[in-house]
Amino acid sequence: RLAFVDLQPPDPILGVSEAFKRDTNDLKLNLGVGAYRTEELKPYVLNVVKKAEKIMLESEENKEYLPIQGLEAFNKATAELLLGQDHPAIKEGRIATLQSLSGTGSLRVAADFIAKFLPGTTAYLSNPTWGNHKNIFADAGVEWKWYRYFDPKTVGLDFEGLMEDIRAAPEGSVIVLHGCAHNPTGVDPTREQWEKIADLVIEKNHLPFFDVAYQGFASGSLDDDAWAPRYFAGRGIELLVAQSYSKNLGLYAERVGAINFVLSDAEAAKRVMSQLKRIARALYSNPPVHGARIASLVVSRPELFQEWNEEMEYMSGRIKDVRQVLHDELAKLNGDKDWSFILRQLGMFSFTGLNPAQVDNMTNKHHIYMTKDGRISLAGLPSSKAAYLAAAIDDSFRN
Ligand code: PLP
Ligand code: TYF
Repeated sequence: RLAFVDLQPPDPILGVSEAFKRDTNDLKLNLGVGAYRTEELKPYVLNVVKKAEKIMLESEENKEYLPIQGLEAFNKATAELLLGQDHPAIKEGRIATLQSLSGTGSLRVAADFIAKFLPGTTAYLSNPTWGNHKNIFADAGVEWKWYRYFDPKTVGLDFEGLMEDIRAAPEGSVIVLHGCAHNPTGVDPTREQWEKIADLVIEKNHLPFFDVAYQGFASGSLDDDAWAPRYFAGRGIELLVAQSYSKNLGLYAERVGAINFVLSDAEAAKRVMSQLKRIARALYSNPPVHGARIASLVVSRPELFQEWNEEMEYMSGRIKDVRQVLHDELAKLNGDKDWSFILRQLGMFSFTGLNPAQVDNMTNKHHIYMTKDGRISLAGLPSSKAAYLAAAIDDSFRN
């Protein structure tokens, strides 16, 4: 009966981890998936997460279903982490926040909402973007198109191309923006550029949709990394924000996140909330509780929040250190090439400019696993392996 079903290729990011597991060489290095590792290449469970879990164990929490919209304390905390505690949108009840299945599930709930209530609206994605964005919008039945984003010549933002494409999009389009630490390029707009993007979004009555998966990883400060969505909200723009705690709290497998709609009045927020619940009800009924309890404790208890900020600085600082070591090793091997882009790029990744054949050389000859687009996850690189990685990159560019 199902003989006609064809084979789906592995996910371009998670497939890299599968290939890595099959490699038996001791030199192998997995720089594919964006997951933070320690210098010893161990997954990192944050101290604040362990402390929150201890508190939860002692208070003997039960495992009853959460409401469809999730844990109330989490939804309050996550909106505050995003916009800041005293933001008018929170005070005025103009924000609808639904706890969902991390970033991916939150994006999908919103994509379903767009398909249902804004039919015919196109979602514009940065070229390039996180590979799953295309799947999420397409599967929800939302047409998507590219806007220009990355300029390989400058290894920076193609700001003029971006503005032209957002201007050319039909009025009221959904514009998907990475809140900070753009995946895969590590290239973010400057604050002056964000201001111009906001002007244009207002002029065209577009609906910005921020994907915030790396809050804390761009600057090391959770507050500073929320600048762009806060700025847009401060300009009175209605907007959507998907949040993920996979990376910044290291809660990957717990699936902790939220979808926020910042709207112009509390009545609209109430109606939107009721529809988000209807969508979530049919998709998965209600979200998991364990990680939401952790995140709400960490965000709402001042001593835990303080410690989280320190751990966030520590993680992002380790990645910055590794950037510097990698840069210096590459400059030693080839002083004729400008490697400064590695230092300029933000967040977990470096977008190396290696082409697919060169990426094959990295993997087949050097046992370094990375995505075909030339992205490496520096979050998975110990500084002790930076020289090995630099030699492999140098060799592959000469190929
Ligand atoms: N958005 C971006 C840009 C990402 O890079 C990721 C994952 O790394 C996600 C969303 C969603 O991840 P998760 O579903 O684990 O929160
Ligand atoms: O970009 C990354 O590495 C992360 C990992 O369905 C990831 O987004 C990849 C695919 C996916 C969820 C997370």
